[in-house]
Amino acid sequence: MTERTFSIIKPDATRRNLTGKINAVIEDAGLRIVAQRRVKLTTDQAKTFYAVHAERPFYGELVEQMTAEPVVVQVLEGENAVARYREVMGATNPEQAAEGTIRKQFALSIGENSVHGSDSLENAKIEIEQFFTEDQIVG
Ligand code: DAT
Ligand code: MG
Repeated sequence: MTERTFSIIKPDATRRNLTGKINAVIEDAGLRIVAQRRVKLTTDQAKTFYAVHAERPFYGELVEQMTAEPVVVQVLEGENAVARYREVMGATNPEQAAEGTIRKQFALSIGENSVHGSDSLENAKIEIEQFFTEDQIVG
């Protein structure tokens, strides 16, 4: 089934000028970038986005990292896009990420792990709506 998922190229990656290289991995995996924008997240935006982790010990650091520098927010479209992109990203901890994945290639640590991808179709919809209107997504 053709799906849409939400992606963020995180500050650790934009800082190192890796947007193009990460987009190449995404496109080579058969996912289409159907919306994309560079944005500097506000603290409120980052807190809302990661609200599910609010009680975790790393939450403060996570919000700080996500707002430190610009990110690239994206909508990706393709066959089983949610699961496919999770595969392409690799495990949260880059030490456990499979060869060829974005996190294996580019992540610095479990916290600075270069990309975000939605973990379910339901969350993909919620996350996409936080950053894009339907007319900004061109499939
Ligand atoms: P994912 O980004 O793979 O969906 P997650 O939703 O569990 O992982 O966590 C969200 C982000 O929070 C993750 O990309 C980086 C940060 N994070 C998760 N676990 C962490 C930890 N143990 N220490 C530091 N940062 C962590
Ligand atoms: Mg997650």
